[in-house]
Amino acid sequence: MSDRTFYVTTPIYYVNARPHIGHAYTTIVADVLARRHRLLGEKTYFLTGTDEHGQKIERSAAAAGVHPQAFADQVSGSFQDLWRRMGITHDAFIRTTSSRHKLAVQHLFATLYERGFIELRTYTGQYCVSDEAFVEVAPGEPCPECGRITETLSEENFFFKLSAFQRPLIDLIESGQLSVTPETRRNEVLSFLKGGLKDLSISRSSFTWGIPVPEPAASAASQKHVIYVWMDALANYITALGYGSSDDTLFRTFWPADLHLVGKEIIRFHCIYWPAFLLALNPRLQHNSSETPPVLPAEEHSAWARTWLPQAVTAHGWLLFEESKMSKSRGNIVRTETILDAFGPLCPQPEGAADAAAAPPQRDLFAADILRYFLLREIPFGQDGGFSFDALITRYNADLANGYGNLVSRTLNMVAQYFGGSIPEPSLDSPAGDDPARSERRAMAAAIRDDFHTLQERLHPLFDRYAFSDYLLEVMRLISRVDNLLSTAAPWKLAKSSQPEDQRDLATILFVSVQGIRLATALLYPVLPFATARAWAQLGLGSLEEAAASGELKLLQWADLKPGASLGPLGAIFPRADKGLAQKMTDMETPVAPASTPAEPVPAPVAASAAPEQPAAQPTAQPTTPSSISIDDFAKIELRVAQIAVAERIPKADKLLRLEVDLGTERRQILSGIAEWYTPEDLLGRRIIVITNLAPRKMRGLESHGMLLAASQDGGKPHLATVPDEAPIGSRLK
Ligand code: ME8
Repeated sequence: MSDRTFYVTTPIYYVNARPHIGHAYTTIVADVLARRHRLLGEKTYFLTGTDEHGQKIERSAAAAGVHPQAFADQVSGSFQDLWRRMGITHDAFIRTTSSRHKLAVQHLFATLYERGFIELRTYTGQYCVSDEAFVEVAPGEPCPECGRITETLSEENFFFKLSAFQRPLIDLIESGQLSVTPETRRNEVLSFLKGGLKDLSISRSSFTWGIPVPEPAASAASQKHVIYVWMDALANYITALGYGSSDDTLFRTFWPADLHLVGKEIIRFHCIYWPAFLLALNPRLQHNSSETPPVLPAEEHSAWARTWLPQAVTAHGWLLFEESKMSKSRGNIVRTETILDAFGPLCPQPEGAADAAAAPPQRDLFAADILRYFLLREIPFGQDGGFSFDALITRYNADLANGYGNLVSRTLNMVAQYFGGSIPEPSLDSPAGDDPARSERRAMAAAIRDDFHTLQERLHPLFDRYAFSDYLLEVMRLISRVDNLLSTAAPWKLAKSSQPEDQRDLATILFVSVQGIRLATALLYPVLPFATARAWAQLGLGSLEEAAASGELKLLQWADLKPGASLGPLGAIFPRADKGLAQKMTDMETPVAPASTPAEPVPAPVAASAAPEQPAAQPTAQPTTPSSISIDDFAKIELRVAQIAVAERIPKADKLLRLEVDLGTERRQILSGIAEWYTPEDLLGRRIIVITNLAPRKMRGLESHGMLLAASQDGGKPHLATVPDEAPIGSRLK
């Protein structure tokens, strides 16, 4: 093992809703990098976890009617279960509600307070609960980041003197000491920094679900404060290593992080707030509030940054579903479990297994490989990328079933058939004579050999630049080259020839193909750990995990494949997937109303919810409408006052608007067929009446959960039913 260490982190995910493939994407990329650095012999630490404090979680828990801790336990558990099913190799999973983390965050806060970088002030501003951040907008205006309505908060707050770090941060990023990639994100951060930094409010007193501000700061305040959730969350990267605890061995080994991997929307938190907190820990800096911010020479910051700041932050783009960002608040998510459950049954039964179906963990790992490959191959890292079930199946069939999997089966079956399963002896350099077909196949085989090392040298830097898609494209090219060699040389024809030269070529072609597969398998290992391990064992090479750990995969040597060695037991790697699987996955994602739920009313013009895309099946005989209903019937309908927090058009849907309504304890997405009569601007901030207990349904890939009340006459403009401003949001109409 080399002396080099590699510490990679993912964001810690909020526990306000269950994971979706956006979260899986970041975690997969981190896992791929961790596996690669382990095979390079570097001592690697891979951290992920969950972000469990803040108002958003408190409100979600209240909406679910449970204590925030119970809520966090449950959702954090679903993240951990999913990573286990997928074979993610994180070394630690941090939860911000763990007592070790809480104590360490208090230690961080207390240190910054002591240094004079935190002080108490009163602040009034607009707060975006969804982003958990104060934003620079006028009261009543939406958040510039996410478009949701902001709330006016006036609070006594602890402030962090962020403004003192504008210059050092610009210097560190411009010099590349803190690497921010891709370039667009670096420019975004630099222009934000150059626009000037305001001090940052880092405590809240209007709710309690957070880490209490510690003494002595706590006694200085007139109210109880909890630490701002982003300070709490960002600190996870060091608290997980034991910072602020009695055992900081991991911290001394792995900090500073080599890479914080994040989605593009949280780049500023990672490239401005986080490094500023860390710079402020420098004991050479003391800040007395009566003075201007302390100025240290750039070299001092730079020296501190070498041991205290992460080396790199890289941001990937968003997974889009039906053209908009996949997110839990929009409800247009795809759950990773759907993909595991749909592809898992395709997992070939291992040789000698008793059951007809492979064991569930194997199926999950098999299916996880397919998602890993798709996300890394399909989306150029750093850019947004659309996800669809059709594209997933097409890519799987083209590259994995017909490409890699087919090549492995085809080649190894021929080695089994013509050479009794032992690797044949090649004679690559024997003269080809003047037979053009022989010359051609020998030249193709020799070219694969000659490129064996250079290909690896060319590919490894692509990986290090996160150019996963290009990297995988190159591996697929290698697979095509070997496929072409087989098609051109037609070993099945050579096998029938009695000429010694043809027999020699047969051995050579199959030897070279096995080498090509061995190389492709090693190169694909970080992305397809499960499938490549099966292929490696079929090649007779034993355990791929052991080969990775021993450093053998770092740079494969041609000479390490020995003629005469025996193949392992053979079997399919990636069977073809039927296109019908796409529909199956779509159905799995569509919530089915429980049998006890009353049939959803067919939207009459009076109700301003959108008509379903597929008209609801109409009963042939119309039930007679009862002339009166009982009070109990009416009580089943839950009508509540809501405020429209977000309103926007839906691409390619002329009649629909996507709304997010605030119900006081939760925020709901509702799709409403009123776009012909209302613009999004007409609607923002309006207090309306919503039927809240309708079963959710999906339209255009988005979930609609509830219906607005409106009055209209046959096909005319629906007039939204409203309530006076004094009617509290969330109150029930009875
Ligand atoms: O922001 N496409 O948590 P979060 C790609 N707790 N990646 C996506 C995605 C999408 N559609 N949706 C989510 C938080 N992600 C904070 C982080 S870190 C100290 C605190 C991924 O649950 C992506 O990595 O909102 C994104 O940055 C992260 O999940 C946001 O997760």
